[in-house]
Amino acid sequence: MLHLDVLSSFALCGAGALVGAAMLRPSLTPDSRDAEALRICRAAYAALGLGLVLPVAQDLPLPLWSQAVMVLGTLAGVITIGWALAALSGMRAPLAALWPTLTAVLCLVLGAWPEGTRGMSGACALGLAAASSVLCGLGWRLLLRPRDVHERVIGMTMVLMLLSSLLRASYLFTWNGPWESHLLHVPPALVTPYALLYGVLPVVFATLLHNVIHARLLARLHQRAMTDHLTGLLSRHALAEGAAALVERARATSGRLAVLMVDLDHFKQINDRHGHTGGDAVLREASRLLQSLLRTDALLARYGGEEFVVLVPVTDVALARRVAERLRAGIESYEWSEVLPGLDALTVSVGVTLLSPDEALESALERADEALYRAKNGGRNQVQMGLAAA
Ligand code: GH3
Ligand code: MG
Ligand code: MG
Repeated sequence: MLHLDVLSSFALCGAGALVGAAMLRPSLTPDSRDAEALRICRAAYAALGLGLVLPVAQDLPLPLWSQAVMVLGTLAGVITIGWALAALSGMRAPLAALWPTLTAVLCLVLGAWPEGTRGMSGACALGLAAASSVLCGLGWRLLLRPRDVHERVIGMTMVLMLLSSLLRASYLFTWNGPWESHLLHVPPALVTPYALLYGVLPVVFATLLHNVIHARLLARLHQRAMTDHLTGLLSRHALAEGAAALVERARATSGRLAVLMVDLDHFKQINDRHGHTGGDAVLREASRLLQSLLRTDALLARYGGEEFVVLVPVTDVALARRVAERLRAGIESYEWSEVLPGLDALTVSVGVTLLSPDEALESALERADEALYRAKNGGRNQVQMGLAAA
């Protein structure tokens, strides 16, 4: 049967923590608060690692100073990792709150010193129970309202640590054997489970933290890919994803989906006269205006430079034309000189079509583009319809 002794588990735990310290890379995240939390977590892992690895380099019984280093490293490590977790879970845990807590840990260890190994055992068990209770308190959201599976596992691991710490403290109170210099006072049958738990916990935590940061990074990248940087509208990529849901809904309600291609007229001249920054301001305002002229069930995306695509659920082609006309008139009647002094007028041309059942969006977009081309050739500032196949 597997048998792990206490010192081996501390060595494992310490080595795991040092590996964790090396694994946690603050540069992984562009979020400065997350990066700070990771940096502090890394320092905590280093403290935990050194606190556990240094003492076990000696023979049993460990000298009192070595026990003190172990208790200090363990408590400082666990508390600081807890702080970092709370910060990562969105709580604005001030860095200043860490220092009084760590000073209290130091006082606890110094206060326990005259009591020798018994004192250190008590300081370690009670300190761990208190620290893991605070940790669960700070990270309760991870447990009760996790945003993903990683946060849920972190929450569950925290509870496991709390329960094991409380159990350890309760055994300590009823202990009547000799005081062990490794400070773990549990029945022999529990030594291996505790050794395993302590051995794997740091690496488990470090891996989970990594996963949480990675998941956030992915969500951020996805968000960036879905949003147009200049206007805040949906990107072309997001249009393709959002269109699928709209098509599905239109099908379910036997409605139709209108596809509108909207292009600002003579936009190049605006850039030439007012500079690129002026052009950008017009693009942003035109986007905001178009969005405000649409209902919330429509999708508006920036398709290209000064070209927008609107997908809007309609009942028939007449309604599709009315929506397009509303956008055209809204842009035409807007006070553009308030956005860009000297810009007296701005107009758009719109090509409209209906998406046929089972038709790919790309082919409807091509038809809307052809209609837009006709609107441009017809003198601009107008709506042209592209006939749907069905
Ligand atoms: P038309 O009426 O035929 O559409 O003429 P136009 O000048 O609007 O069209 P054209 O395609 O000739 O020029 C589009 C211009 O849009 C050229 C390009 O520099 C500008 N543009 C594209 N993206 C941006 C952007 O992000 N910011 C700014 N300021 N200009 C952009
Ligand atoms: Mg244009
Ligand atoms: Mg264009």
